Parts: sequence; C-alpha cells; structure tokens
Amino acid sequence: VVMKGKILTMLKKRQGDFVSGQSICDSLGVSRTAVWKHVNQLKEDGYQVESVPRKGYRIISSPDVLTSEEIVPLLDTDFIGRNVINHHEVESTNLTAKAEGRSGCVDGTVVTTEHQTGGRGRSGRSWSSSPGEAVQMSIVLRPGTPPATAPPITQIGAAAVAVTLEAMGFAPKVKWPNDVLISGKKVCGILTEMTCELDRIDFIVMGIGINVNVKAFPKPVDEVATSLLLEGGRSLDRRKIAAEVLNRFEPLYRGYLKGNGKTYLEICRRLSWLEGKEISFEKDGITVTATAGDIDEEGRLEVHFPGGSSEKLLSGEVHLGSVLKR
Ligand code: BTX
Repeated sequence: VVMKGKILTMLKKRQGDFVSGQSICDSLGVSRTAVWKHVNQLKEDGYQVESVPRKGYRIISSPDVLTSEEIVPLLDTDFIGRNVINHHEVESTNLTAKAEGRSGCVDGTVVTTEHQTGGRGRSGRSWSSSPGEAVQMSIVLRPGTPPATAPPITQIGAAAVAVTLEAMGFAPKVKWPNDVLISGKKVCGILTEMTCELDRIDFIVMGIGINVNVKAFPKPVDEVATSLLLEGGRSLDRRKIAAEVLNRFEPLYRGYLKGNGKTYLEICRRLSWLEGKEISFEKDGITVTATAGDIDEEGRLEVHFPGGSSEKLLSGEVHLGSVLKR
C-alpha cells in the first residue's frame, strides 16, 4: 500500500506527463514487475493510467476518493489533515479516530471513509451513510487545554463547513450547536467527543458528515436531511470539499486556541438559523419553550423565556417550535 502510494505520488507530480518505468524502479528501488503490479492496483482503485512501451506511465484521471493521496495535495494547512488515514469502510470514523488518538496519532490526524456501517449522531442516534456519496471524516485534536474549552470546537467545525458551502454558492445556516442546514434541512452534522483528564483534554475527536452527492435518504431521515446534489442539482468533488473544510477549519481553530480569534463566532452569529425563532428544549425533565437569542463568547446559546427571564445553554438539544421534533 505504501509503495502504491509512492508510485501514485510520482505520477501525480508529473501531472499527466509520462514517467518511465525505469525511473520509478530507480527512485523507489523496486522491480519493473512490482511497478506494473502496483499500477494495476491503482487501476482497480479507479485511477485511469495509460502505459506506453518505452515511454512509461501517465495518469489520466483520479477517482473521487477520500484518500491521503487525493486530499493532502489540496491542503494549505500546517497540521490539520497532514496525516490522512482512509478506510474503505468502517463502523464509524469517530470510533476509528478515537482508537488512533489512544495509540498516539499526531495532532490534526484525519480519518476518512467511503462508508460507515454504524455512523453515529448524538445521544445514541444514528447517522445515515450513502457509500461513496458523502464526506465522512473525523479530526483528532490535541489542544492541550482544559475540558471547559471544548464546547466551541464543534461550532468551529460548523463554521468551517458553512463558509466552505457559502464559497461554493450555497446559502447555509448554522443550527446551534452542531448542524449546518440548507433550506431548513440538515446537510451536515457534527459529533464531537472528548477524552480527558480532570484538568486537561487528552484528545478531541470531531466527526463531520456532509451529504455531498447523496441522491436519496432512507425514511424517516429524508424528512430532515438534504444534500448538496439535491440543493444544487449537480455532483460535486468530495475531495475538494473535504480539503476545503480542513483548510478553513485550521485558522479558525488556531485563532480560538490563541484566545484572540472570535472569527468562528462571527460566522455562527451571521449564519445563525435559530436566532429569533421560537424553540423548545428539555429543562429538568420537562419541555419548555423560549426564544433563541445570541451565541456568547463561550459558545453558549442565549434563550429568552416568555416571562422575561433568560438563560444560557451550554449544549444540547433544541428544537424549532413548541413541539419536540427530531
Ligand atoms: P444528531 O444526533 O444531531 O443528528 C442525528 C439525526 O439526524 C438522526 O436522528 C436523523 O434524524 C438525522 N440524520 C441521520 N442521518 C442523516 C444524514 N446523513 N443527513 C442528515 N440528517 C441525518 C449529528 O447528530 C451528528 C452526526 C455526525 C456524523 C459524523 S460522520 C463522521 C463521524 N462518524 C460518525 O459516526 N459520526 C460522525
């Protein structure tokens, strides 16, 4: 797999020009037969590679897959996504990323997949996965800060996704604390999980699911979900979207950690879907109704009760209207 990646990198560097079989052998120290075998594997992976006697190999097209070879060249980050671990299929990228986190992967490691067999949402809910049609990835973060600094990180993820979609011509809204909506429907969900000690975060795993080229959702998810394809009418390059989200995430996250960057907050406020709307949520076991207000510096949502009092929510479930609806 490593050799296959190295050959791919060599071919990609030449951007469609021929690379001779001999020069691949020389620089990687493998036999011609081995090169040929690896190239055949690349073809099986969906790469279109032309081989011409005495000229060598050249790459004609690459598949839209979320591998390191496809994503890393599109990054302009320092550490986010520099290490991409891709599995064709996993139960959940958050679970895989947590295992990577426990075994000491570098800060900013990203786990991607084409399909999740047990994609997860919050509170034990599930996240529907359409093989090869979505971006599903989890970022491992090692901020080294106290646990109380974690809540805004979900919103930084949502902000990064929202500005990415905005730059592509969509009109996204951020639904506090963890969703991105288009036309009132969920196009992206974020699930942040944390492993920590009392005073310090060990690592955070932030899972991002973006419905890119999803053509249809299973029932009852179809009532609340949408995709970029359904909204925009055309298929989009998942690699570019994944890379762009990571590119936009890094400066927002860094700014937040340095304590001088509230840019994510400006984005969440500007694109806030809840502000001014009547919402309901559970308080001490009962459902209460309030009007959603601003998001504060700690990423909390201000809510105003009919009687005039207000409160700040740290995280959790808020629903539109006075009826609980998922
Ligand atoms: P959530 O609990 O806020 O939302 C889950 C709810 O969203 C479900 O109950 C369902 O109604 C709806 N839903 C399910 N699948 C989809 C979908 N594909 N698109 C839109 N709505 C859907 C949101 O949780 C957090 C989701 C995070 C998903 C990422 S994917 C990569 C990473 N790995 C993993 O297992 N989860 C995260």
